[in-house]
This record gives sequence, structure tokens and C-alpha cells, in this order.
Amino acid sequence: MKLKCIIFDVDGTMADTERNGHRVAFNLAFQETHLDWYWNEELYGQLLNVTGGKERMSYYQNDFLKKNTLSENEITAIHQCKTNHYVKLLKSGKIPLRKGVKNLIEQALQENIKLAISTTTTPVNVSTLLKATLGADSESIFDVIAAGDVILHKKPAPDIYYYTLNQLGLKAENCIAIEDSSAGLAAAFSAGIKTIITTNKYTQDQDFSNALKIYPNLGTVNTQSLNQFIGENHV
Ligand code: XBP
Ligand code: MG
Repeated sequence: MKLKCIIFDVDGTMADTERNGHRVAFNLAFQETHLDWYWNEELYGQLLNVTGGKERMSYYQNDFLKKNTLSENEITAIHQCKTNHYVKLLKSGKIPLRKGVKNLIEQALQENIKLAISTTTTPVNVSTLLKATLGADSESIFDVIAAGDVILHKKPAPDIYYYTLNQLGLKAENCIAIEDSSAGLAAAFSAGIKTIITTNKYTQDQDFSNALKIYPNLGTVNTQSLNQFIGENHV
């Protein structure tokens, strides 16, 4: 079996975006829209169990506050405000790629291994992160960028990975997914894709029993090790 594609998750995997990125953007949006919500680092870590920013806001009001303050439309509007703040943060260059990500991408390109993205975050967040960290036309190095509401059921549902495989025209067994969370692992694993994990402070204590291997970052990961996982020694 040959490795044909590396599928990257984004938040927590390609970059450490949650604590000082998404969380800060949410709080700026709450402030701007005069909503008396504030997500501190600890609370946000708990809310991260719900993937999708809009879904996270609904969960917070319905299950945490147990109040039905905001309508779906109001949540969508506040989430758009959050995205605007998040994009500004990314453009400021404050959120770099994690260790080893750029190197692995460059190695895959040299070896004609396709690249794809399967993420829960909003598409503009992906394009802005890629442009800010890999250059103006870096989106084109990814054969597929599957993000946000392109599917109905977000991670841990496998939908985003099935969508990515379909768009790639590849079988699960020829791909490796790189994730940071148990929800992301569950999604890729359910889609039959072998997955490696790179942990971060928010996810390091989660259950990764279905992962091929767990790394603190991608600094020691290369296409040779990924090929071995697929079952073919790198020639
Ligand atoms: C992580 C998520 C996203 C982000 C926030 O995505 O669950 O919802 O936390 O982004 P992944 P949005 O790990 O799959 O990259 O507010 O745009 O949803
Ligand atoms: Mg993630």
C-alpha cells in the first residue's frame, strides 16, 4: 500500500490556534455585540469538546447557561463577527505553524504525495492561515480543502473525512490523517483513515487509543515514517 495523501486537520494541528486565537476572537465578538459572555482559558478548554464555533456558542447558552438568549440567526451573526476578528489576528502573523508542519508539507510536495485539509473551522480561517504562514498562493498546494459547513455533521462524525476522500478520489487506506483531538481522531478513524496525533495543551490528556502514534509535534515526522505506517517501506 502506498501513501498517496496526507490529510491535515487545522486547529491545534497545523497551528496552535485555539487558546490565543479563536478564544480571543470569540471574546472580542461578545464584547463588540454587548453580550455578557467571557470564555476564559479553562472554560474554553471544556467548550472545545463541541466542535464548530456556532455549535459551541449554542452549547454554551443551552447546556452551560441553560438560557435560550440567542436565536440561531443571532448566533450566526455573532459568529461572523468572531470570524472577522479571528482573520485579523491571523493576518497580524501572531499565529505561526506548529513545529514540523512546513517541513512535512515541503517533503510531501517533493515526493508527489498529495496534501489535503479536513477541518471544522470556517473556510476563510483556513485560507487566511495558509496565506499568512505559507505564502499568497499556498492554498493551491492542497488538492482538497474541506472546511466548516461543507458537511452537516461535524467531527467526531466522519463526514468531513468522507467528503475529503471523495473529492480526492482516493481510498482511505492510501491516506494518513494528522489530528490533535479525540474528536478529530474519532472522525478520521470512523472514515477508515490511519491517524497520527500531535498533542497540545488542550488535548494532551484526551483518549487517543485508536491513533497509530502520538507525537508532541511533527518535528520528527517525515514521509518515510508515514509510508511505514501505510505498510510500505520508503524506497
Ligand atoms: C476546530 C474547531 C473549530 C474552531 C473554531 O477545528 O472545532 O470550530 O475551534 O472555528 P479543527 P470556527 O480542529 O477541525 O481544525 O469558529 O470557524 O468553527
Ligand atoms: Mg483540531
